[in-house]
Amino acid sequence: MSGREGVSPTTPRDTNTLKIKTTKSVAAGIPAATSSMVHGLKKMGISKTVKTLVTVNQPDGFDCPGCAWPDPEHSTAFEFCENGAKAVADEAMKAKVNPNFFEKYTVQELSQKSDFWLNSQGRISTPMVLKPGSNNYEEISWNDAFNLISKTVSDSGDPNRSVFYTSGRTSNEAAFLYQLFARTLGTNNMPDCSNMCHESSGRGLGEAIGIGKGTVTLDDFNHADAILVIGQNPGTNHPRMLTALRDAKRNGAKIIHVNPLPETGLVRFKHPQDYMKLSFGSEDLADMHMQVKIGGDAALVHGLMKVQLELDALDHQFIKQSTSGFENVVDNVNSTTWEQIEKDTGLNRLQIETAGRILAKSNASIACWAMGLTQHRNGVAVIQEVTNLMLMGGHIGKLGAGLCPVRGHSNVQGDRTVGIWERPSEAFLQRMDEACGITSPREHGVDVVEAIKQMRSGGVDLFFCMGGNFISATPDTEVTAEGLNRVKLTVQVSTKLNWSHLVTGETALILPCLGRTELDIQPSGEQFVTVENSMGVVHTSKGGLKPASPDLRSEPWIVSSLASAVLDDGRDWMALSENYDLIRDLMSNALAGFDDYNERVRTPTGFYLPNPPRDSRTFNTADGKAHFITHPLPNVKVDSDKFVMMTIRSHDQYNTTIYDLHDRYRGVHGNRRIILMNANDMIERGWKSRHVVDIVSHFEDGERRSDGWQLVAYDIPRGNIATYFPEANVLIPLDSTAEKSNTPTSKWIVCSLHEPGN
Ligand SMILES: Nc1nc2c(c(=O)[nH]1)N[C@H]1C(S)=C(S)[C@@H](COP(=O)(O)OP(=O)(O)OC[C@H]3O[C@@H](n4cnc5c(=O)[nH]c(N)nc54)[C@H](O)[C@@H]3O)O[C@H]1N2
Ligand SMILES: Nc1nc2c(c(=O)[nH]1)N[C@H]1C(S)=C(S)[C@@H](COP(=O)(O)OP(=O)(O)OC[C@H]3O[C@@H](n4cnc5c(=O)[nH]c(N)nc54)[C@H](O)[C@@H]3O)O[C@H]1N2
Ligand SMILES: [Mo]
Repeated sequence: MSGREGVSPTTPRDTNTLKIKTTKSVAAGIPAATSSMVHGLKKMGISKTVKTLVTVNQPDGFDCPGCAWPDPEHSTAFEFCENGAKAVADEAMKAKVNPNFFEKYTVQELSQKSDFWLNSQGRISTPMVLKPGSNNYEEISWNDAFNLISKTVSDSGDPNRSVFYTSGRTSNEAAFLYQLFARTLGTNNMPDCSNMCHESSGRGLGEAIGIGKGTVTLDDFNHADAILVIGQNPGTNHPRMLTALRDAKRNGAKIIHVNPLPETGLVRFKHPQDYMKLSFGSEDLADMHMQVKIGGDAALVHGLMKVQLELDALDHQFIKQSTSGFENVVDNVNSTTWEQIEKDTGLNRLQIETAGRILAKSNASIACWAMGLTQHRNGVAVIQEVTNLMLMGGHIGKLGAGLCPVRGHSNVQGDRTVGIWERPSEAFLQRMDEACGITSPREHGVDVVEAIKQMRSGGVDLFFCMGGNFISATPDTEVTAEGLNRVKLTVQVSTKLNWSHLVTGETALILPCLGRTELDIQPSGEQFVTVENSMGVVHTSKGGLKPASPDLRSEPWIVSSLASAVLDDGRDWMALSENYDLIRDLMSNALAGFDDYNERVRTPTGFYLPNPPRDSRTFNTADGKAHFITHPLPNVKVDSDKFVMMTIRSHDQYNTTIYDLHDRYRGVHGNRRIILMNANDMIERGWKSRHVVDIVSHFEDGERRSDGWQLVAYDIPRGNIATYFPEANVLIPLDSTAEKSNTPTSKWIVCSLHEPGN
């Protein structure tokens, strides 16, 4: 199978003029509040804008699809942020993509449009099929769509030739049914976006503290003395976190920001909701910005630990009673020289000692991180070093202290809790089997990178995606496209048009679903779903808007219909989707910590899932102790003619969804094919901003090239460059993944820059 001729996933499609303005020093404030309203009004109209913005994150409203940051007790009248408002407006937009649209445009024509254009066409309104050899999608009934899937699975014979992907917006109910379906069918092939996201956090924390999740609550931020924010850009990606940081700061916390870029939100912050109260002042957030070189965090943390050891800022009793492996950390840290730390981090000793002293003085510290740590070859290792730093001071399982991996997609953590995992534990499967009367397969399934490899070898007949945009989110775009093209049937359950509808298998289906903001009515009445936020709180989410089209179906209904069509297992799958309480009853029995689920989740603020390190300083590891696990520092040296590239998010995107072409805080407008680069590196080469170059990435399996990128002079360490995801994904080698978590190293790609054509 070679895919449809004329559809190339790597054609540059964004040719607007680049405008460069000064970077912003203050995040949020009036521009954020107006930007929320403008996006809302443009896409939804006035009445829908008001209705959605007042119901987001309210106890009886829907959970914001923007990110997984928790809500302060679901209470303030306007608990939204600029980017949450954009996510909501984007879902609730009035424009529609209907069968006429697909008659008008071939997939080849659509593939010449930009991501921004595709997304702005509106909500997909009807199930569509792209038949073998055809270049246009045609309408198909829901029934025929499920029959097509069922036939593909039965012709295939081997359940492991089917792969079921999940993006992290899927509700607990839909995700639970989905994994029950896959395991009843006989496969653990359940890759998810987490494999590209916080997998390194899950693996690192699981080994160290016996649970693959964070250990803080929102209230802990009010009681912390010091907060580290490492490899994270909350001003854009978790704007509501800035409120928690502001409150922490007002309560006396010191905030240390570790990032190659001086990200705006952490410099100064003006609360958008204060603006509503006519209060216009802005506040400093970070006390220190440590401009670490890309990949220098492990060395930095070694430096910070050196200071703790020197000042004896250690919780000796905790270390003795509740941990193991401390001596290994001491030996390892002592063997790291300051000279090496300064070289790897690009920081000087004095700066690191200053930060180290802030931590040493603190009685309660929190460490927050996101993709700047996880998407590195040593992602698991560096998270374990951060854990070591927190453990040595006893900063876990006490008020104001703990570990805080800040999750991305709004229910990515919940999906994993309810069983979306290619490598489930035996305890999880045993309980699932007993409660649901199935025999789950024990063989591990494939993760994202392994799924791409299996597709490329011709080993996948059905690739079913519950949300997401696989071709754009994954690395090595051309290689992944080759894999997708070899699949017999690719299925996308989607709300909006994206590239995964254009780069497909021999046959392709688009199944349009309800979004978070929409009413979900089933035969037993109006339904709600449940989600888990970044801090382990499970709560309800209920949309209130009229669905974008009468042909949309809920994700639980789609899974039930899929299971009914494919399986002959005696379960009344459709009954489950008629009343989601029945799904939750099943979850109560099948999942640890979900007892009396229906009752407990109905309390207005939801409930906390058990978290032994947080709740009682208990560690569910083999020896019942928290583990200090230390690692050799990674080799961060690259040849002098090469750069280290990180791929990051702009202010106007949600992952692969491009809302607009502005990266307001960084002052980059109109074009996304840009490279942020240190001015001295540019001068050395005789280049200026807007100069156009080609990027070549270098890996053990060879080179990858992408043409036509414009330079933007920026405050970034020398030798480091930054580009936007997903445009730069073509340069990320499929085999360049983190040890143990297999997460693509989207923040560490060794590149060289060349005059066009050279
Ligand atoms: N508006 C909006 N919100 C989102 C998303 C979105 O796309 N748009 N995506 C959601 C998802 S799925 C996720 S996972 C999160 C992502 O949230 P983030 O992790 O904040 O997103 P990234 O843009 O990938 O940025 C990573 C940050 O790490 C820094 N960084 C890169 N390499 C290094 C390094 O080696 N060391 C250090 N210390 N820092 C480094 C970058 O400069 C950048 O500031 O946001 C979620 N929320
Ligand atoms: N180079 C590089 N690559 C990266 C990253 C990076 O930082 N750099 N980040 C990685 C990370 S952290 C992540 S999480 C992944 C994201 O990977 P994905 O989760 O696969 O991608 P998204 O862009 O979030 O998916 C967007 C699509 O989801 C669909 N959608 C939206 N809402 C719903 C809904 O309610 N239901 C359903 N069924 N569909 C819906 C819409 O059709 C939309 O087009 O990308 C990863 N890829
Ligand atoms: Mo993510």
